[in-house]
Amino acid sequence: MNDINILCSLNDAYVNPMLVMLNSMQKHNQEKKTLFVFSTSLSEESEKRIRDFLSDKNFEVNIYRLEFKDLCKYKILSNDIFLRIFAFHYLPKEIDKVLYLDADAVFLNDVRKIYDTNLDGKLMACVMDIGAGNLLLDNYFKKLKINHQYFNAGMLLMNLKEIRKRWNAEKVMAYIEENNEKFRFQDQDVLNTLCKAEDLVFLERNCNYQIKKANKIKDIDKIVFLHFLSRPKPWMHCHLNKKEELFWKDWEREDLFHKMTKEEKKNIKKK
Ligand SMILES: [Mn+2]
Repeated sequence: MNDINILCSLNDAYVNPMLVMLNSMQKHNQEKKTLFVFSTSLSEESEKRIRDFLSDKNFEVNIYRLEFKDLCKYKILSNDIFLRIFAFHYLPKEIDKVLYLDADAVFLNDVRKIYDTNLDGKLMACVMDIGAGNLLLDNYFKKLKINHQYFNAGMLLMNLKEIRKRWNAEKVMAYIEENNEKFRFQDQDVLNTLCKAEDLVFLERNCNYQIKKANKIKDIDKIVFLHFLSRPKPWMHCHLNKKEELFWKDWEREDLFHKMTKEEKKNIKKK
C-alpha cells in the first residue's frame, strides 16, 4: 500500500482549523502520513504549533515557505490560495500522488476512501461544487470554456506524475498572470480551466460534502470529508448549530481554540 501524502496551503489564520482537520483524519486512520504545508507567510510560531501538535501523531511534517519568485515576473501573486496549483512543481519528484485539503473541514470517515481512488491516466479526482450547478449556464463559465461539471477545489486528489508530464509551471503561471483579472473564483477557476473532462475522476458527494449554513446534512455516517463553505466558519463561533458541533467534537486540545462555556453557548442560542 502506498503512503498517504497530504497537502495544505494556508496562512497563520488557518493553522488551528487545519490541526482540527488533521486530528479528525488521524482518528479514522492511524497510518503514517506525510504532510506538506505550503505558505507564503507562515510565522515561526505557527510552524512550531503545527510541529508540536502533530508530534505525538503519525505525521511527518514538511513546511514549504514559497514566494513564486522562480515563476512569477511581476509578483502579482502573493496569495497562498494559488500555491496548491503548483504542487506538481514544488513537491519532491518522487511524490507521485498527493491529497490537497482545505482546512475548513473535518473527516468523519477513513481518508483511504478518497486516497485509494484509481487515477491511471487522469490528472485529479474531485467533487462537483454545490454552488456551481446553475452557474454553468452563466456566460462567465462559457467564456472560461469548461467542458465538465465545475468542481470544488477544497479537496483534490492529484496525480502528480501525470500532471508533470502535461503541465509546465512557467506556462501555468503566465496563464494566471494574463487572466488574473477575469477569474471570479481564483485558483478554483484556474484548476477548472486547466483540466478537461477526460482528465478528471468525479467522486461522490460524500468525499467533499460541502455545506452552507442552511443546508441539512443527509446520511452523515457515509460522509468522508465534511467541508464548511460559508462564513462565519465554525471556529469563529459566533453561532452554534448541529453542524458546527461536528467540528467542535473533533477538537482535542484545550489550547487550539477558546472553548465555549455552557453560559456562552446559552447566550449565543438566545440571540
Ligand atoms: Mn474551503
